[in-house]
Amino acid sequence: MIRLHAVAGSRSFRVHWMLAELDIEPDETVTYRIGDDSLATPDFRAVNPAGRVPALEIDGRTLIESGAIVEYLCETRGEALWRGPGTPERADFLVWLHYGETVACQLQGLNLQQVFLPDPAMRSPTVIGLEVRRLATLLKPLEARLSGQDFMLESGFSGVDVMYGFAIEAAFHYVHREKFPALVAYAARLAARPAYQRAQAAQGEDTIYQKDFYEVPDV
Ligand SMILES: N[C@@H](CCC(=O)N[C@@H](CS)C(=O)NCC(=O)O)C(=O)O
Repeated sequence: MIRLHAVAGSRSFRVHWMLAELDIEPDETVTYRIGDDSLATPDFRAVNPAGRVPALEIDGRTLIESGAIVEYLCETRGEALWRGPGTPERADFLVWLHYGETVACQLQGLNLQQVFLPDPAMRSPTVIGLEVRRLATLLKPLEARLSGQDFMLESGFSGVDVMYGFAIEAAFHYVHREKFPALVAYAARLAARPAYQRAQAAQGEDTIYQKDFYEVPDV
């Protein structure tokens, strides 16, 4: 039995997509929203006491942490998407897979300020400006890497890329995409994959972003 706990438009997309790349359809997907109390119910806290998604029930246990889930699925079911111990790209696989989560954490701070604070007067333009610059700094090494190759690893598509599909699209809500042409092309390459499209259909409509672009508010 495979059950996915997910919020549309969040890091959960990584697991939707990874499963789709492996041609695995979960037996059940339970959906939640950030901002209502659905992640705080006793039922969900029994799944993940931290109240975060994604969580994946699989192989008789519950996995949390999207990066760990991607790695676990590569290791147990997706050899072609994995670069295991002893393989030449092992270090790059680990570094860039986990870097994806650094990008996601940077986005999370901006989401809190720009999307989830209930009253715009609670926002800090100073913090938002700083966080947008810090996000752009994180994207620069990705832009450089993807200027010379199609996917995050030289050998081709892998679990590492699964960490970035949601993160790159989300980043473009805060940084101008024109400044990152290689990332725009990369995002299009990812989105063209049939499994990515199946995952998008499976996750349903994004429940996080209401606008295409969030400007830094005036101080
Ligand atoms: N490092 C964790 C982060 C999990 C996480 O923070 N998920 C967000 C959605 S992207 C969440 O559940 N937020 C709910 C909240 O902050 O209350 C992972 O990669 O799974």
